[in-house]
Amino acid sequence: MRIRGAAAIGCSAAQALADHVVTAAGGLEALRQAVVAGAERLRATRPTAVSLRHALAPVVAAVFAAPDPEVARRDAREAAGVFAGRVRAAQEEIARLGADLLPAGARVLTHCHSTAVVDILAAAYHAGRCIEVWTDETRPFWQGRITSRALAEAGIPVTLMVDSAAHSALTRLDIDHVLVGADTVAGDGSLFNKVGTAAVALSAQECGVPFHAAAATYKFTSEPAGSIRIEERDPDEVAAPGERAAGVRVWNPVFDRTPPDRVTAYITEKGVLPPMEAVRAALADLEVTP
Ligand code: RI2
Repeated sequence: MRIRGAAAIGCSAAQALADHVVTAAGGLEALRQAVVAGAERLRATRPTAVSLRHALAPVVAAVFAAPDPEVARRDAREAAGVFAGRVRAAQEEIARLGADLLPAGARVLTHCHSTAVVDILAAAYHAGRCIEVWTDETRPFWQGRITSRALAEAGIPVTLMVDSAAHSALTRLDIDHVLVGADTVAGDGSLFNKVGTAAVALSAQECGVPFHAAAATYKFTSEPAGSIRIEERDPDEVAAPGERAAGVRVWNPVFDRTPPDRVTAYITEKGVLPPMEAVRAALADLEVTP
């Protein structure tokens, strides 16, 4: 949890796996065992985000394709670098395309902390459009506070609110755009993102406010929505033992599913596309995940 945002998590994991291969002792077979074990361990840290799997897969493939340990180490490092480059290029294009969606004076609501969304908002603001942003705190891990700090540091007017105020903001504050990130987009176009996103999307639909999710193509998978596992985390994030009465259980699912009919479009590096078009465009050149 020291690294936030699916893109940053993927890049860090690919780099960590490459480092693991580079420092592992032994011959090619030992490196293959090390990369498989390392990838499994890293994948288990964040089971919902498919981007993590897409980040690790090229490093694993590089080691299995290598003819000897030296090439395996070199190519593992290179594969992690290629993924990081792909992320950077996608983020830049998404920032450009997303900023074009926001007219001067746009009033934007966001949820949680997405580096892609922060980049979009910064691009719009630096293009001279006077946007204003409302951001949910995003309980229980307070990632919305990271977003509000980043926006304030960029000079963008920002207001922080509790997650449950999102519907009130949409009905009372003339919000005209909802912009969120993505952890995974399933084969039917469903969005998996930080818990609370689905309620924001439902409110946006009720209010007729467009709901866009910034999702680079490495967030997409052909898997059906039903097979995406929703990560459940430590109850202490919600209420530490001293803060809850004896006998009180805690349920802490950290992502939720927004059905595709509530997503106006995905902002991908291949364009701003309605859900199924985005799925087709993303899966057209997605590597097979081992
Ligand atoms: P970027 C975050 O979750 C949020 O759910 C956010 O919308 C998503 O990652 C995408 O982030 P977490 O993985 O890739 O930090 O746009 O728990 O940065």
